[in-house]
Amino acid sequence: MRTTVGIIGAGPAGLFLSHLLHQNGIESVVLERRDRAYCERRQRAGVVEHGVAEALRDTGLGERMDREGFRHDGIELRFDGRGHRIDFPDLTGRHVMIWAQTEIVKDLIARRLADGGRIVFEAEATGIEGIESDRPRIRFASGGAEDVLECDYVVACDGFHGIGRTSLPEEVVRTYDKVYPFAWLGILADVPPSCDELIYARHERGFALHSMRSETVSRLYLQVPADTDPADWSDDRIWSELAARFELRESDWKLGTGPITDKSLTPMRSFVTEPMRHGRLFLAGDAAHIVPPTGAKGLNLAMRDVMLLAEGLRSWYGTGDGAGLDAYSDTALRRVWRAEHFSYWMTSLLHIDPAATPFDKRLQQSYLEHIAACRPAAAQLAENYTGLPAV
Ligand code: FAS
Ligand code: PHB
Repeated sequence: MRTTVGIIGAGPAGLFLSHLLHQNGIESVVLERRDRAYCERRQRAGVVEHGVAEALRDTGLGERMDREGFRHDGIELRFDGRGHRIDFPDLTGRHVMIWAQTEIVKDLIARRLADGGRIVFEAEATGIEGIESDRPRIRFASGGAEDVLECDYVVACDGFHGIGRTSLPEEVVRTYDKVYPFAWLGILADVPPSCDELIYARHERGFALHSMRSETVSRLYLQVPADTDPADWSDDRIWSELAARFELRESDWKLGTGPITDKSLTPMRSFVTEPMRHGRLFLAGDAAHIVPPTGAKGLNLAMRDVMLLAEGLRSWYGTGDGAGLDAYSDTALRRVWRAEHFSYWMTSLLHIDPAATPFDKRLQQSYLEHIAACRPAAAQLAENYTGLPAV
């Protein structure tokens, strides 16, 4: 099998890259180890940054998002029994869209197949070879047989557990890793959201987040110990803990509850691989970096990586100008590290570290009060949350 760009992974990064390349007349093949149903139902991100929503609209993928998704002009920070709204348009002129990653993946798969794109499901990449030559290739297993995809460039969009990162020569790779002593227990519930915008709560008992997927489905998370088994958390225990953490004094606000339809644990990690390119191999998305989901950056970083890479490939194949490809890693990493810091900062501000001292906790409260009282501090959060302009 041969193509121009061999892409490993049919997550948002791999699919959006394939879509962008197609729009620029560049052929690609996506190799995905799971089946289509698995890719489309995997519960993950929910917030789309302003610039990424614009990119989806500009490339013909915004229609269902604008019809079924939610435009959000702010979030609420809730602490010490009080709520404080961060007003995005007032502080930045931007907003975000609440549009689930599952829906983005569904639309991308449907669009790629409608456009004649090649996505080989249940095809596991087992090796990447020749990345220092001009004829790299991907070995993969499909239907019980071994096969090879020859291409000009390989883009590993295969997530944190893929083979892309480990295919970079050891002597050139630098990795940066921080594992947090807690995780998120995430639930989907058949209950209308109890809020119009997301609530990020810092409570002595731990962090909680109220998000949503539709007018009848809520998405909520609560901080739990890193080694938590979701099976130890009954529905009643989850709702009771969430209600405690969202407490709001001097208000008749109540957390609505309902049947929980999905429960999953998300580990909290900050991770960066440098560089994001070696020879004919590029890394994009979670294959190169991981952020704790507190800042809602994971999905958006992945989309931004491939927007940048697609532009570099467009220039290369259009005019022979390789400057965009040569600058990809450094340019992408500037945004990655900004998002890494913001995600770390939001996580540290809102979660209760088991090792935190009373001094640490007073610092958290002081910073939250500063954000509530000081416009520039609130603007800094809003700028990062809604997505920094292209670097
Ligand atoms: P993905 O991991 O989405 O996709 C990689 C794809 O590559 C997968 O389909 C995988 O099957 C495939 N693959 C792997 N190895 C392969 C191989 N050898 N051969 C072929 N295919 C292979 N981000 C947020 O912003 N908010 C959130 O709330 C949030 N929640 C998350 C919850 C969980 C459990 C996880 C793991 C991540 C979460 N994230 C969240 C981050 C998440 O949204 C990622 O940033 C996003 O999925 C990144 O997209 P990709 O880079 O495409 O990687
Ligand atoms: C979600 O809706 O899944 C979501 C929203 C905001 C976050 C993380 C997850 O920071």
